[in-house]
Amino acid sequence: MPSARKLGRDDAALGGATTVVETACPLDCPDSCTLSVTVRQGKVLSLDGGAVNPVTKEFICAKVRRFGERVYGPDRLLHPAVRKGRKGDGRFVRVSWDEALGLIVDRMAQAIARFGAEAILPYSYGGSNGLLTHDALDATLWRRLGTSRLARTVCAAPTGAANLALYGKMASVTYDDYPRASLIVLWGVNPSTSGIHLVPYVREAQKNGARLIVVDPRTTPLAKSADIHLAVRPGTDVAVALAMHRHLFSSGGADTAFLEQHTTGADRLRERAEPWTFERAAELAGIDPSLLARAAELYASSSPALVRCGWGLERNRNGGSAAMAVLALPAVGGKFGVRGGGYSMSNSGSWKITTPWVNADEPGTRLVNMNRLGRALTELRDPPVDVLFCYNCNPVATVPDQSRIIRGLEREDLFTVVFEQVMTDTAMFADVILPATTFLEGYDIAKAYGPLSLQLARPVIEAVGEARPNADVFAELAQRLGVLEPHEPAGELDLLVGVINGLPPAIADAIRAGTPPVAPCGAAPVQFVDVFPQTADGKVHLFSEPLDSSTPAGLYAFQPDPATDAYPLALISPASDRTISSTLGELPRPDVKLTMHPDDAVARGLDDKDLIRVYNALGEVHCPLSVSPSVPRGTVSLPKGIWRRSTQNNSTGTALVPDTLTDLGGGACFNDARVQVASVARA
Ligand SMILES: Nc1nc2c(c(=O)[nH]1)N[C@H]1C(S)=C(S)[C@@H](COP(=O)(O)OP(=O)(O)OC[C@H]3O[C@@H](n4cnc5c(=O)[nH]c(N)nc54)[C@H](O)[C@@H]3O)O[C@H]1N2
Ligand SMILES: Nc1nc2c(c(=O)[nH]1)N[C@H]1C(S)=C(S)[C@@H](COP(=O)(O)OP(=O)(O)OC[C@H]3O[C@@H](n4cnc5c(=O)[nH]c(N)nc54)[C@H](O)[C@@H]3O)O[C@H]1N2
Ligand code: SF4
Ligand SMILES: [Mo]
Repeated sequence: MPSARKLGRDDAALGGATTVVETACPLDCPDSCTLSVTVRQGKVLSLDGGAVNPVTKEFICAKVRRFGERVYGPDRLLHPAVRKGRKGDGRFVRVSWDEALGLIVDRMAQAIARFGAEAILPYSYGGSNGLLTHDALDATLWRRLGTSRLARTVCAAPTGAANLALYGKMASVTYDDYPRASLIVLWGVNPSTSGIHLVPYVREAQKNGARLIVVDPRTTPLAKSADIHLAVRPGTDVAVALAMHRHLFSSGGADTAFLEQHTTGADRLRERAEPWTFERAAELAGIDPSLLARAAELYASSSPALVRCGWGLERNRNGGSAAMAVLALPAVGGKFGVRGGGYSMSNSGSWKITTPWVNADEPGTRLVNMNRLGRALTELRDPPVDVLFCYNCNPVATVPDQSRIIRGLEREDLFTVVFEQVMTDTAMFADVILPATTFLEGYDIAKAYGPLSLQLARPVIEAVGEARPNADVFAELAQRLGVLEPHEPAGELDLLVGVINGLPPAIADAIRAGTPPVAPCGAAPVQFVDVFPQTADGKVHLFSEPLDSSTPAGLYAFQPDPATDAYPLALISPASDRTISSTLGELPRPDVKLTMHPDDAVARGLDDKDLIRVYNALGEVHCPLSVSPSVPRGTVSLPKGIWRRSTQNNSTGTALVPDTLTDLGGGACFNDARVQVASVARA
């Protein structure tokens, strides 16, 4: 069968001429830029912004501009390989695809014969985030085999659970409508790094006279220009948001007519908010109570008022309740029904895309929470994890409790397959490595989750080395394992056709015609005008008894800070300008430093650029210090997604993160790491 890459290539691009090919960026970023890729003689020369997607405004981030360095870099995986040395040594010998797949199939068959298929754990997450690279032929394969299932909860699980509980995942305000707001609240989100195309819309709103509130421990670029910056201690947002609810309820700011007509559970929410005076919430959050009172008053009195709920506030023990309290604000405050008012968060559900192309029902097999990979590998019995198949994910760099994960991956009896683009921290522990194409070498359908765009990403170069796309490899594995019939769709092109045919018809037609499709909720929906809650009764559920009983301390509860005398500092690890999660983390990173407030540095006798150890009972990381008031006292910060090679002791932030789970959704508690910091020299 001809490969998608061959059919899709631009022939001129392979000749001597320079060609510009339009495609889209499917990486795990809210924006999904259109890209203009300049290609000569089959090689990527440069990447820039394209014109098709009006929201991304023809500029792209500095990270993806450098994507060519990943495609052709020294870490790129060019052919299948099997382990030669000890696990983790990173020594491999080249083998053919036939040998590699043969080995994997034999080893999987052995696992199934000995323990049953649940002993196989497929492990994947964001990778290329498009519709073709995950939850496609991979899902068909795993479901038909009856392997363990994976709860894919490393990100957006608590915010997703909160949005589902309150609104049944109603579509939310898109970037275009930000300039219509007279108040914008950026809550636990840093678009200057994590979704750069939102920034011009926020700036435009400010130019139009909008006020800005930022709730973030760090003084982010937008916090600098905010009217009010609440530099909260990580994990205290639930108390801060409940204090705002208390104010709305007690000062006449609550919209009683709206609450009556469109919500249930307002009384229960009010009860839970009652103890949270400004003073009490502010003390816990380490902020000035009068500043919190001003923020609450500004919110109560502004319309259109828009709250953007990010992901920074979800990554702790209280993350689900925090997201619920934040997302409930527009319902209590009566902020819906006007353009530019309401809430804005992930719009990934707004396309109403199901996955009919996954041709198998989900089995009722064991569900493993991905945030507990270390425990799954070291503690699960009946059956143990005998085969780990990791793709679209780099858990050694991105998942809590790095040391436990590494101990698990070092198990001699474990068979680990890593299907990857580059030699990641996780690939180093593989028994078999399979090389994957990047989004410049294959098809994908990029789905934005900030703006509402859905775009075809297409191959602009031939596959580098022997790299193959996910669809081709999962189809071949399924065939070899006898769970895919010869007449069934197989490979990337078949999948592309199947996926387009399986999309809602209006969207499929637009993609076939090459025009940007419009989501079923419209291009820029107004909440409670164009879109309504998708809950069973169409109401906003401000309280849920079942969730209240299944949440450890109850809904809207504040669970105390995990800090101890030995480990008093809260370590956070937000997105950085250098990587998308850990993608591109292989490029040299001299900038990896721990950021600490000057007072905390003085208290420890530390100076800027000192080599420090940041540590707790789980692990330690050695890196230079950056002393800066951009973090509050008591909070320190390391970049998310750094690779082990970027620190002085081969260990990164996730080594300090406990594998405890969030109150709702089973999410990761990255920002519940509590640590101490000392000079390496004095250790
Ligand atoms: N450049 C770049 N862009 C990215 C990514 C990337 O790695 N790099 N990752 C992508 C992905 S996967 C995601 S999920 C999004 C995430 O995008 P964001 O929602 O921006 O998430 P984070 O960067 O985790 O954190 C955002 C902010 O929350 C703050 N924060 C930390 N803890 C708390 C808290 O307890 N309360 C409050 N209120 N704030 C807190 C942090 O200081 C940070 O400034 O970005 C996407 N875009
Ligand atoms: N300390 C800390 N860690 C965090 C977070 C945090 O806040 N703090 N945030 C977390 C968040 S928000 C997220 S979303 C997770 C993401 O964590 P991961 O899912 O591990 O995301 P990436 O690090 O981008 O790794 C994706 C990998 O997939 C590979 N890949 C890309 N496309 C393909 C493909 O088509 N086929 C195959 N086979 N492989 C492909 C890439 O090369 C890359 O190595 O990280 C989390 N990690
Ligand atoms: S990572 Fe985000 S900002 Fe960068 S090119 Fe991709 S979609 Fe655009
Ligand atoms: Mo994420």
